[in-house]
Amino acid sequence: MCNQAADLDSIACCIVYGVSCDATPFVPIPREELHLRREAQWLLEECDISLDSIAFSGEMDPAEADQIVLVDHNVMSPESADLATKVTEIIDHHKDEFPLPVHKTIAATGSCASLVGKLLLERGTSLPPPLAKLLLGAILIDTRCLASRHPTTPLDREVAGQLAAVAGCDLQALYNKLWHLKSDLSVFTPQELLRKDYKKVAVQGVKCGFCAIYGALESISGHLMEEAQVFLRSRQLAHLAIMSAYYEGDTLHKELALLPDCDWNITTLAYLNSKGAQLEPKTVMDGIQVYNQKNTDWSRKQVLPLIKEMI
Ligand SMILES: [Mn+2]
Repeated sequence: MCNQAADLDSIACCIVYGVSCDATPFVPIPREELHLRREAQWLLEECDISLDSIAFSGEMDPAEADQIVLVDHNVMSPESADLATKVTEIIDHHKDEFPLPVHKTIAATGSCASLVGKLLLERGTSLPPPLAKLLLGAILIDTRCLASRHPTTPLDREVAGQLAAVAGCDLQALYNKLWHLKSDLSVFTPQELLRKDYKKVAVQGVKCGFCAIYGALESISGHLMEEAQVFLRSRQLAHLAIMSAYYEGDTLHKELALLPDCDWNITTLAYLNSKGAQLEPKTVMDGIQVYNQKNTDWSRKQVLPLIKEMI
């Protein structure tokens, strides 16, 4: 089972590990939402992966599975929280929050695909070139083509090298194509951008959503924050976080906004700062304060668990 956001890393891990275990890859988004992940859709086609071999949400009931392997996450979504006892294995690069003793391969790599690749290569599992390319694409997009700074680790580089040898492809060319597809936001409406890389958590009934967007928030045409208020209300969320990441030349920038404009969110922003987020007011969009997150090493992986602590 891949994570709720169903990003390329998660989808690649789910398909490749699923195929190698003779299990059905389950991607918990509607099939018609795959097109929002343009880089994933392109790479699946490029690697000749039939979409018929994947079960999307509504096409399979995970409650009927004998066993579940979680890849690229270890916190069950609110919808599947009661399936935790079916989980037999976890391969992930997020902070370990899974409460039960199952077989875990968890390490803070740039990409979960590096962990899946390492496991399969060590086991001597035959990895056809298209599947190696699928994992490799995920590693490249998550590590910005193995750039030297955080979050790339030596393991990401080692496994990417091994996968590239199997796949026989040019790293930079593959990365350039994927990055172009991922970073061109001009084809999406604000609502699509909010849905594209979305996770939610529920703590004692309080629902909090978290949208990741690859692009400067002010560069998005349309009223993003007004649309975000609609998104929040329609999903009955108490809180919604929006984090953006984008490059200006080689410099990575991140922005964070918490909706709605309320005291709880102001307290939460102060808490994030006390933990090292380095948030500074940047601009106000449709009445919502957007912060410059100067600690660009922090992604949703670090921020969402802290918001959960606050809830
Ligand atoms: Mn991941």
